[in-house]
Amino acid sequence: MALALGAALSCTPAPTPYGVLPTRQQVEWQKMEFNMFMHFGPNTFSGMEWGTGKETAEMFNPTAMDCRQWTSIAKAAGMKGVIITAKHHDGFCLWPNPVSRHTVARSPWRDGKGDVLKELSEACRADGLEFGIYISPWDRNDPHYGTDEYNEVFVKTLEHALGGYGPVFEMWFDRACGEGSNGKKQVYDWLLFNSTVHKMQPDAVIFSDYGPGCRWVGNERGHAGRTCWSRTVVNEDFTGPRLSRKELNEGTMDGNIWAAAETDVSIRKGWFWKEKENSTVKSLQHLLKIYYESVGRNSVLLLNVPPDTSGLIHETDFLRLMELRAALDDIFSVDLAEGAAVEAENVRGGARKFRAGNMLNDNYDRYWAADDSLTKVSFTVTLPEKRTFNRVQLQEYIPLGQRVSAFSIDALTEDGQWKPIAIETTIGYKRIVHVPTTTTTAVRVNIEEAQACPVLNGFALFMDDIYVSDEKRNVPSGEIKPAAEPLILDLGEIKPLKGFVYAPKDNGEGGVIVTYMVETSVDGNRWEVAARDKMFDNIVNNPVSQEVMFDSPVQARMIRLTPQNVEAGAGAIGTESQTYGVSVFAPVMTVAID
Ligand code: FUL
Repeated sequence: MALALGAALSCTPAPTPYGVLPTRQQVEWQKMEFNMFMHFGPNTFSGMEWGTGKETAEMFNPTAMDCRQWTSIAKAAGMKGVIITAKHHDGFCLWPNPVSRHTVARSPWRDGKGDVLKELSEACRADGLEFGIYISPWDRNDPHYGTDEYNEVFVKTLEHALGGYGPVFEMWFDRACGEGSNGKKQVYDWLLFNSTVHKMQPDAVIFSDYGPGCRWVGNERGHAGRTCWSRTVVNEDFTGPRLSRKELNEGTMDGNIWAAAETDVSIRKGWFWKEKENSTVKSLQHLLKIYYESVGRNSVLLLNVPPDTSGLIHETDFLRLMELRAALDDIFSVDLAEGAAVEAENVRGGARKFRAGNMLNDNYDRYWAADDSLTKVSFTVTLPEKRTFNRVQLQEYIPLGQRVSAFSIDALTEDGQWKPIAIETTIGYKRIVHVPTTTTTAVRVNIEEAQACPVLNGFALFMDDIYVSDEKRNVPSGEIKPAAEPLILDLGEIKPLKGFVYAPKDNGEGGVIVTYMVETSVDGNRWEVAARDKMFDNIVNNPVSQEVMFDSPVQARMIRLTPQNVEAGAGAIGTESQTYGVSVFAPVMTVAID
């Protein structure tokens, strides 16, 4: 009888996959969790963020470049892959190729015989890291840009980069495109670009605002949504209306493709290395916050660590990465749920195969699942003794789809009551929930709502004594009030002005100026135009202060900055408090005086 029952139970079928699913490559990509982004090129030497395309190849001349230094640091930091800007918006190619005349082959570096992609792909292989390529479709150098022919040129560029350096795990398509008000616009053939990548590198996950492999998280500040679905909505041709920042940040519960969020953020203020930004390397606290709000929110973290003009990662960045690694090891190396017993209200078909204890097992493909009819179900973790923790980690088995849309966590009190310690929404591949520091013998997780029966393969408890959590409840409030009034600065007397610095308020909350006119005046009555139709490069995605220098000093007492195009609410999405631009637009402007 016992034998017959055992045989019957083992036949319980696995849950039917729910919704659109990740491919095998997307699951492997998500398991990487933490990768290095590297912005390197003429901008490293010019101090620009967006090169104009008029730079000469001669300026690219790193004096001591060593890709093994990059990869050994990435590896020591616990990263699993590296993605390099093979071609940024300025069009300069870090590898020699017959499609472009603007490449390393024309630079003095290694006497024009160097190839960054070759050196980096070899270094990645030597250090056991995956190799990825960023190529900007926007090209300010290529003469074909703005014509149909450019799409063919771009395909050849892709074929060349993707065909020569072994396996590529991720192809990063930057969708930034802007030439200012009089610039060229290209109609990109995304179906052609994506099929070229699939043809050349069938296993590569394609990043862009729309996927199809993974999607942009909607900001460059390092925050995925507290609700974060891996499904998103796209048109068949991967074009159509841009997804809103909120949609990018949070995904869409019933989206039509699987494209998990990738959180790209720089360790410094800008994406490219600048001497004067050595002091802007993010603090350990800031990096931990980013880690929790990306890896801990069902996203992959792509942290930019740009090499300097010598072609090496600067020691400040290196030391900070090592501090980050040490902190992560400290927090995550001891699972306080170790040795616990897990019991679920329901186990699928009563089968051992789907038992709740699978969540504490290291085998990724063993999971707890409930019966199909259940979308609200709890499990209880009983610890071997009283333990103290402040992080609860949960994982859904994503090969069967992302299902959970609401859950709560309770801790058992001394007098036997269940006390709520968290109420959250999505889980996805990995969710690390901040809870108050809790000492208890038992924890209960209540799946309150799911799109189909829950399927979880991970539960863990951790104690973090390092990061001072500032995670708050979601309270959307306020409204965006971007004003477009000119900003006027009066110095009180006539001085030689070299330029000015514009700093969006609170990292862009409430809006940023994108294009502007700037004028100067000696008396506040007559105004001289110093520049019009100018743009603060990449300020919407990365709303940090920007310095603008005049060609030569201007004698003036007043400076007036008139916004021509203001983008509302940049940077307001994805912060831990989800404030949608509550502050009124009030940026800062300062002047540089000779
Ligand atoms: C943006 C670009 O415009 C920035 O320069 C940077 O490369 C960032 C990663 O993506 O869209």
